[in-house]
Amino acid sequence: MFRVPARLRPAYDVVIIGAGGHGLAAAYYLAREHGISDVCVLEKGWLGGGNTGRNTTIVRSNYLTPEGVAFYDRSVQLWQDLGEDFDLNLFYSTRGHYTLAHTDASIRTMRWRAEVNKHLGVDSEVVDAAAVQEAMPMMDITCGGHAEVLGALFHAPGAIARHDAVAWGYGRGADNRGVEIHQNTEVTGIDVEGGRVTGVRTNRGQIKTRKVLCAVAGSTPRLTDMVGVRTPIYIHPLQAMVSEPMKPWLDPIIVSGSLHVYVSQSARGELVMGASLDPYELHSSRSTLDFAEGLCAHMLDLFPSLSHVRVARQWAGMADMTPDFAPIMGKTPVEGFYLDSGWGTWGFKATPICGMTMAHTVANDANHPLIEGFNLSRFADYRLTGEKGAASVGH
Ligand code: FAD
Ligand code: PYC
Repeated sequence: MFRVPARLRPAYDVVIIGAGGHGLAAAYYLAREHGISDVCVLEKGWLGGGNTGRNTTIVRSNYLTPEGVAFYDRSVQLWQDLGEDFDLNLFYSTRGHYTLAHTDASIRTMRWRAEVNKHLGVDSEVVDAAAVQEAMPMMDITCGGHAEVLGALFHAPGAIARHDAVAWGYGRGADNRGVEIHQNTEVTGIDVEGGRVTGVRTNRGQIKTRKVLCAVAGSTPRLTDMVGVRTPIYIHPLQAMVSEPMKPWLDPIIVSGSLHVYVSQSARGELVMGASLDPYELHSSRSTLDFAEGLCAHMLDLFPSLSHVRVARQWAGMADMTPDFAPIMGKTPVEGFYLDSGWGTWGFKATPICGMTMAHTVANDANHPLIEGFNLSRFADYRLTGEKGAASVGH
């Protein structure tokens, strides 16, 4: 898919840390949109081996804040012809997305989201319990009698895609345009002189550069410590699991915040399932039996007929959480050090728009207008972008 360059060069115009979807997309758009290809992407492991290759691939734009809705909507638009751009099948599949409401309070939040979405031209509406039952006759909408479904937010554009292929597509596209991708290359230090970036140190030697984009998701605090930038990011594990493959059974994507469960069915037939964050800070991607048992119990509340289906495997990623459940993007107090972080449990869907807006930000040394609501300075100014009610499942 891409070259394996033998040596690191002593200097690049731009160094991108992290070959996840976000770092690779930024490299791709830097080269394609801004003609900047003297770029290297440094990855301590393998391409797409972080949260990009661990997520449950849900793409949607039914957020709560106007800043969030506009941003994710642009991303959903970019997703539509990404496969053609790459000449690669991303298995992008529009399914429709139901966020179930089990209480009057969640019906209110769904109405709020639907109104903000519609106002910005995004296709979302509140539907009643009968519509949910009609779409999914196999669902027990009483949830065993203890958490009856009262309705849902239905978002027709909700989709899934093949996550690894997204990283491969952006990686190949960037490589074709002259970007170097160095795997097994860990950034161990970042040089700052007089308040601006001058280079990075790696396990394979030193590199001079005046621009560093940090796109390392669950490792963000380690990298920001290297340049003395403080963020309110905290790391929690987020786990997921898949069932054995089944015949096509579930078309839409289902999320229940109250039951802490979400599920879709992949092109391979697996039920792809997850829940909320593990309730403790931990820089680790271990998975637990406790999670698998809890998730299975809640899945069976909704779909009792699945009791004979076996779990095939489970895994975890490290989610870089922010207090308002919105990302931290753009310039920082250190000149030439740019952040694409705080992507927690919700950043896969944003991969294309993050790449595009961060490429613009790095190329022009000015934040792209679409990321203004996501600046680091919002925490000092008490101007949060509260997305907790829409980020993913309940946290
Ligand atoms: P990553 O893909 O994690 O890439 C960062 C890379 O940086 C890694 O490869 C890492 O090895 C590398 N790195 C770290 N430190 C260094 C260093 N010092 N030197 C060099 N390289 C380094 N989002 C959605 O939108 N929809 C979902 O359904 C969804 N489900 C999720 C389910 C799970 C279980 C998890 C864990 C996350 C989920 N997410 C979801 C969130 C999403 O996966 C992430 O927000 C997104 O993938 C982040 O992409 P990235 O490119 O920023 O980070
Ligand atoms: O962002 O839609 C999402 C999501 C679902 C599960 C994890 N993240």
